[in-house]
Amino acid sequence: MSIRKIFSGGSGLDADSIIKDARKELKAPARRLFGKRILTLGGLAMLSGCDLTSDKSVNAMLRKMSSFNDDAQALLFDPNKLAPTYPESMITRPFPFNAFYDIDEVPEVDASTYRLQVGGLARGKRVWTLEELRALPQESQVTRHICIEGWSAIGKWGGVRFADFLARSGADTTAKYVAFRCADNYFTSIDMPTALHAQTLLTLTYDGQVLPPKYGFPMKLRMPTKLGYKNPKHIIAITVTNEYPGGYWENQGYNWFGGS
Ligand SMILES: Nc1nc2c(c(=O)[nH]1)N[C@H]1C(S)=C(S)[C@@H](COP(=O)(O)O)O[C@H]1N2
Ligand SMILES: [Mo]
Repeated sequence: MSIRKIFSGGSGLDADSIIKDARKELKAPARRLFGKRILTLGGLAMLSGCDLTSDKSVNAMLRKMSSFNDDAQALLFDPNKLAPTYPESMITRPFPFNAFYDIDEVPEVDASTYRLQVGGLARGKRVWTLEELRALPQESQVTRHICIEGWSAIGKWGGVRFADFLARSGADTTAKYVAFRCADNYFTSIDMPTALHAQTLLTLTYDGQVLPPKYGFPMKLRMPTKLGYKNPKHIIAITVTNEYPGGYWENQGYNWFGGS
């Protein structure tokens, strides 16, 4: 997205395109919440102490807006509201692959030696094998995955309700964040209300088959309430924490809450 272009800098400053991006970044619900008046370049600049004369100053302003947007999205998130589900006939075939690398670099995770580590604020079971995860109660969903790069697709994922998994891991569900580390060094993190949402699944299957490597073997955390980049594939470690963990794209300017 274009915010990334601004962050990578180089092209000089163009106030019009910056404010256009800023408007896009501040999603509709937040706009409704706070009114349209603050959405002037001068107003935003004043709020953030940005003098609009340097990349550094503009970047700082956009970062502040993004964290303001996180707070607004967190406030507006309804933990009981379900994302739309679809009939199986609407599944997108073939379902797209996406990662920060090409498909021929998808990591190969060995099922027999695989262990899922649970760390941080958790007092229960801290190491899971794939067999143990497969033995837990499973459910499935047909939902829409929305990627910030401008595509969306409907898919069917099956797995363990994440709230159930967290309970069995003795996680402190009063903590703020759940962080994920992946076999390809990707990382991301989510807010606890989303972690506990009924449609947040630790998925082990795609379209009724063992999750293939390209879609995240051995598991992908699937959240129809969040954008694609918040849905980690190939998870190897989960940490429950009160310290802001960030994420691979989030640290490069993508909005942290990432609601869809
Ligand atoms: N481990 C890992 N998870 C990831 C990514 C990644 O690069 N590595 N990319 C994210 C992005 S941006 C998207 S859109 C989805 C793509 O998932 P898919 O390949 O199953 O369509 O995975 C997300 N999770
Ligand atoms: Mo994405």
